[in-house]
Formats: sequence, structure tokens, C-alpha cells
Amino acid sequence: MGTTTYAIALGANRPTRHGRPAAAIALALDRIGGVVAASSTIETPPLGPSIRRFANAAALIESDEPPPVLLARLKRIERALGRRPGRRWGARPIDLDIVLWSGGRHATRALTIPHREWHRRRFVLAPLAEIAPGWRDPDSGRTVRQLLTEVDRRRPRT
Ligand code: A4P
Ligand code: MG
Repeated sequence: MGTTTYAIALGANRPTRHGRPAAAIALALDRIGGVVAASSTIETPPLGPSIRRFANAAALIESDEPPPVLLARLKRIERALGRRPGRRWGARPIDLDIVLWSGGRHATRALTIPHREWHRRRFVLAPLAEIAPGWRDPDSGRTVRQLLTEVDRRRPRT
């Protein structure tokens, strides 16, 4: 039985032998396991230099793993699904980020939770608001739903 809840953001914008980006997201969720809630998968315009649109989703998972152990496992899943280290923000078959966890904050050189920038990104907030609208950002005290509203107020169309 899992004792810790994590919110994971999933993103993909390159097809793989498993199919379209949305298929990689479904497969990643299956491999991660312990999923207690999963959002729909939405298509989003790329932030940054990528040209291809992204598929994005969010999930809540339960796990006994401490954050660095979960991160190492997520990286192994990324590699198994065809991710290769490359240009930051490059096109990727799958990106698995830890956005929040029930332990509050976690900050080491290799891993920062909450994920930096998550609260400004509609492609993270919109899926997460489907499954965890009331989860509060430990830094600002605002809920996911409030953060999404604020992002939409600033940039109503993206
Ligand atoms: N790291 C630190 N904290 C975390 C965390 N909370 N979760 C470190 C995961 N990793 C964390 O990540 C680089 C390093 O960050 C890791 O080795 C880990 O030690 P990465 O996944 O290997 O590389 P990346 O994904 O290229 O970098 P990064 O910074 O995660 O990119 P972003 O900021 O996630 O941006 N547009 C749309 N529409 N949708 C997207 O999903 N994604 C990006 C990637 C850009 N534009 C996008 C999307
Ligand atoms: Mg990442």
C-alpha cells in the first residue's frame, strides 16, 4: 500500500514505435502503476522551441518510494519508452515530471518539488485541475484551480 501521493505531469510530442504521443502517455501510466486518478490527455501548443504540438496529462499516484527513488524510476521508464538525453526542451517521446507530493517541499540539486514553473504552465495546471483542483501549492498557498484561473486571466487564449 502506498503511503505517499504524488502528482505527475506527463508530456510527449514525438511519435514512437508505440504510436502517437497520447499512446506513450497511456503506456507510461501503465508502467508507473499505483495510479489513483488520471486526467484526460489534451493537446497543447508547444512552449519553447519545439514545433510539434504536445499531448499532456496528469496523474495522481500512490507509492512508498521517497522522491529520489521515484524520480530514478520515472527516468528509467522514459528511457524504456525511447527518450534519449538531448537538447533541453527538444522534441521528446515522453517527459515525466514530479509536480507535487504529499510531503510538501523537497529541494535538492537533482530534484525540486514543487516542479519549478509548474504554476505558470497551463499544460500542467489544466489536466491537474481535473483530478486535484483543491491541492494547494506549498509555496503560494493557492489551489491548483486558483492557479489555473490566474494563468487564464493573464493569457486567456493559450
Ligand atoms: N528535476 C528537478 N526537479 C524535477 C522534478 N520535480 N521532476 C531534474 C522531474 N525532474 C526534475 O529534466 C531535467 C532534470 O530536471 C532531471 O534530470 C531531474 O534531475 P528532464 O526531464 O531530463 O529534461 P527536460 O524535460 O528537457 O527539462 P525540463 O526542465 O523538465 O523541461 P520542462 O520544463 O519540463 O519543459 N510545451 C507543452 N505544451 N507541453 C509540455 O509538456 N514541456 C516542455 C519541457 C517544454 N514545452 C512544453 C512541454
Ligand atoms: Mg522533465
